Amino acid sequence: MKGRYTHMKITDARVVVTAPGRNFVTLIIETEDGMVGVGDATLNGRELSVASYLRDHVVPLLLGRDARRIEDTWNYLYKGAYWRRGAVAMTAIAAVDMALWDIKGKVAGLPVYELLGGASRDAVLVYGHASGHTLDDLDASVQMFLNKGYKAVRVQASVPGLEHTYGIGSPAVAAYEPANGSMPEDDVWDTALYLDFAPQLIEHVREQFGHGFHLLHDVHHRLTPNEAGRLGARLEPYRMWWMEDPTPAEDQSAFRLIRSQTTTPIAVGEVFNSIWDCQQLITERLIDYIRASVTHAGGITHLRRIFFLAELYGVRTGSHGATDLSPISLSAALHLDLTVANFGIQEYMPHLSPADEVFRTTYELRDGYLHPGHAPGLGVEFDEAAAEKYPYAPRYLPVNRLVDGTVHDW
Ligand code: KDG
Ligand code: MG
Repeated sequence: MKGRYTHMKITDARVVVTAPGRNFVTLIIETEDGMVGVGDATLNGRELSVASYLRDHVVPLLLGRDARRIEDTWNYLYKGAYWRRGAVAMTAIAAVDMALWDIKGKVAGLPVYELLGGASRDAVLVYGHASGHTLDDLDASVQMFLNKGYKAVRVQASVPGLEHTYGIGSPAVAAYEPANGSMPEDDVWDTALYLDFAPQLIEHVREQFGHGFHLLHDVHHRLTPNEAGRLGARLEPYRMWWMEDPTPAEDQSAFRLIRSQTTTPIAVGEVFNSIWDCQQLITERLIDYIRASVTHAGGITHLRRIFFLAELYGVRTGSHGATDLSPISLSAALHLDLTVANFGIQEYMPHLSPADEVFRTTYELRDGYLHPGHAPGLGVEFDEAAAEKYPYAPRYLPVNRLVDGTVHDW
């Protein structure tokens, strides 16, 4: 069969690590006829491991391959490695996958969403991140999102008695970046303080702003199933869009216990990297939203499989979209979100300057909805010369400890 079909040979693949505002890893693939595709390979706090996986073990296998064979390349890299899954490998495969979809779109002269079946909706509902150290600060932040036309807002506020609370951004930029230290900083966590405060926080927001927008909250993996069930039950009157990551996500059967105690919708999956991580959660209908991302769950090709499985069981999508996923990842997510029947919502935090100097994007926000734009491919141009101005420096996420010093989930 060899030589029977025309090829589009991959002639170059290179990895760029750059830090315009924060660290990003980008894979660039070029073909013999000058097509260029880009993929996001950023794994927050472990960036160089993916860069090495790509440079040392994937790029040599890509050279000479047919750029058009996305599905085959995916399986070649996944099954061909023998070792399955894992955040590093799946992020590397995802970057290749995104770059190949980008190239396929450019060759066809079509935005990627057209290749995925075409738009199922006009634009993609997104949620913004409101936060504050005090409830007054939080109010100002929520108001800012509502003024901008957002239809869905995630709320986080500092837990009284704790020095640091997850998810609090600076008011000026409406974004936060928890990977700050050149070594991981220690945070202190107290579940009792949080469980007292979280219902007050949600009640406060509904009292101030009413029910005219979707309300979300991220628990960030810190509770036991029973604690999460209790919290979910207390939040029921406030009709949350979701309660995110109530317990450490790898324990799938734990969600049966949460489900048995509350009807508050549950979203999970930002740390997942394969369909196997969420198989039980989806097929047993233990969650309402699956939050896996294009970058960490094997690219468009694999995330689409997860979304299709979820569709069969009435689970909707709600992809992770924090700023540690690059604008290429957000764009790829938007193309997929636009097409799938079971789309729910997309997380959106605008990237901080100077990211826009390095990643030129075509997505547009209007009235709380994002659209990926109509450019062929993914619609993101990566400026390698600009990237050189922002060298990588190690940055780590914090580590959580209980008051007695025990390491807890962050
Ligand atoms: O790198 C970790 C972040 O992506 C994560 O903490 C963000 O939980 C998060 C969210 O919901 O955006
Ligand atoms: Mg989260």
